[in-house]
Amino acid sequence: MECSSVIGPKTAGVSADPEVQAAVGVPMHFYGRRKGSSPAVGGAAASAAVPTLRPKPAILLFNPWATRTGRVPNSLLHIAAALGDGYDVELVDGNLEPDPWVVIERLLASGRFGFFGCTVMPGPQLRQAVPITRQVSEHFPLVVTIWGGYFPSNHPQAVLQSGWVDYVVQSAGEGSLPALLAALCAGRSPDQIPGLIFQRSGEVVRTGKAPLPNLDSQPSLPLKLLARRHPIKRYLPRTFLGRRTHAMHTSMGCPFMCAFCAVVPLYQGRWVARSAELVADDVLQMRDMHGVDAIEFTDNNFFVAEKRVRAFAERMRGQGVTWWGEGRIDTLDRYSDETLSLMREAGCRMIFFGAESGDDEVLAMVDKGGRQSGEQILRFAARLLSFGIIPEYSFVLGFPRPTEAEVWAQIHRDISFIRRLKDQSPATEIILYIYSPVPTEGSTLQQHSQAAGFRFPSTLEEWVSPSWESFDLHRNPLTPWLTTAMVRHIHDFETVINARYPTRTDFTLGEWGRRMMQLASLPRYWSGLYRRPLELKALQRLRRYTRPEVEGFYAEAN
Ligand code: B12
Ligand code: SF4
Repeated sequence: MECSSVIGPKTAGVSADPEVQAAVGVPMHFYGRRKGSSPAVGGAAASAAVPTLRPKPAILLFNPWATRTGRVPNSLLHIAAALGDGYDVELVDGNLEPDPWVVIERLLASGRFGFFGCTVMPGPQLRQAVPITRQVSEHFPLVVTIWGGYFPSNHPQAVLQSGWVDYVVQSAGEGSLPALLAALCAGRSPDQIPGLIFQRSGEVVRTGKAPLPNLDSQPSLPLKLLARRHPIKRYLPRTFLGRRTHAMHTSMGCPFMCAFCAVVPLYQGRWVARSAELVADDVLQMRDMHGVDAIEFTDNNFFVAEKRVRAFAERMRGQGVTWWGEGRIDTLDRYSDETLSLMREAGCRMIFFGAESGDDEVLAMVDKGGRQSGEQILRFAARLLSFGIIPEYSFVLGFPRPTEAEVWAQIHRDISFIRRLKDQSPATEIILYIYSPVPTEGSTLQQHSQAAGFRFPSTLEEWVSPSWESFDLHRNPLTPWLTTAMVRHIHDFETVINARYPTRTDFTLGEWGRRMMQLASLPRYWSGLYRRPLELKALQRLRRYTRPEVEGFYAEAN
């Protein structure tokens, strides 16, 4: 396939006439585009580029900053794998580039790229995604800008109204992106390509749900794209799991429909997985080629099928690789003792679970599948620990309730439950979040939130404001039913419990550091007086305590 993906000189402006566009090497007929003939703002792109007919459409993919240590940017690598050899792909990783715009500007100014693709999750990633895409749009107005990932999939209107994102790819992009690029290069309308959202004449066009890819036919991830700019080991940090930790994604979606979860609007209960055999092959290949000894499975729900997990564990026994993944308590509680024991033998060290709340009424409100209960949360922690696997439980505090008194009562109930759990199974890891609504349309939770006056921002400028960034991080939710005092109380309790039980995932915290923190926290933990634990905060700052709920578990660059 051919694509004239050269970004021509824009100082003169580009005619809307397709023949003229073709002559200067502009990708033809950008359906739904908003830029037309805006002049270039300056920079290297303003110098005359010689139009050439390129053999392959070229796309520059950008992973905005998300964490201090590099990790394999799977969202973009999966996309790049799907594009395959028919496309010219370059990847810039904001986690590793001190100033990604410098690199992006240089690459785009070469005139090689017709497309700019950016992955975006809510929170700090927006801090780079927003200004950089805006600059791409201003400096290189003929480059088509495409956003994908959880943020644009859940908030497409705010993204498109910015005027500088041309297309949102909703949910899995393996099918939609190659089809979009092919259509744009051929001058065809993308209306028939599922999984797209864009604007045409001020109207938002949605092309419907894209099918999920067959992960067994997915080609190997093109790690060479990473190696062009940085040694692969920089993407494989040291963590509590091992010396070189590789993040892998082996399934898409989730078969459940929890009312508060951002995965639901994207996948609507759909789930597909790569087979156990291929996953084990991928792991062993990474071990043999890059010295990987630990895997972080970032799947939304790695443990959906016991049969697949068992088959994977059988292959991993004795291979010297430890692993971590995310699952559901009710699902894993149905696993047999043999499977749990085999998992431990095969390297499973810790599993992350959304426990959410110990209160059965709240669990029912969040549609937690109807099978999880407070009693089960307690019992299962003990069961998993008996196999040598650490449960990492996340709790969500601050769900909407009809009155302020009931919100307070719920927060106190959840805190007591967490303390009970810690008394019973102290090795359980605890992660606390404050509830931030996700627009799972039609859910009771959404109705409660809206009735209480909660609204999302309608512009990207607002989304990047510090208060909404805090919202994304589940730190300060801006929800009308939570008072400042409630948010402070939750944070104060979190500081105290983190000091009383320092996370095992921070391997730099030696036994002495741990003891010191525990000792200092004892009076507050025993008395239940959590208010303003400044001394513990200072200690945590001194120890550079890493918050696993924001950046994943503590990692050190290799
Ligand atoms: C790894 C990860 C991180 C890493 C970041 C890695 C990085 N990018 O450098 C770390 C641990 C740092 C992180 C942090 C946070 N994360 Co995070 N993270 C994930 C996780 C576990 C995996 C993402 C991944 O690699 N997926 C693998 C790929 C293959 O799937 P994908 O991203 O969905 O990509 C597909 C499509 O979305 C689409 N696509 C994605 N990008 C693009 C781009 C283009 C151009 C196209 C065409 C298509 C496309 O195609 C891809 C292939 O099908 C997801 C959950 C999950 N299981 O996906 C959460 C998740 C995305 N994170 C989430 C959140 C909330 C956060 C935080 C805000 C933390 C918090 N307090 O909860 C922080 C803030 C991040 C920041 N600093 O900005 C939420 C988002 C929820 C929401 N409301 O939208 C998720 C969904 C977890 C959850 N279930 O709540 N995160
Ligand atoms: S089980 Fe987990 S990933 Fe699946 S819908 Fe519920 S919260 Fe989301």
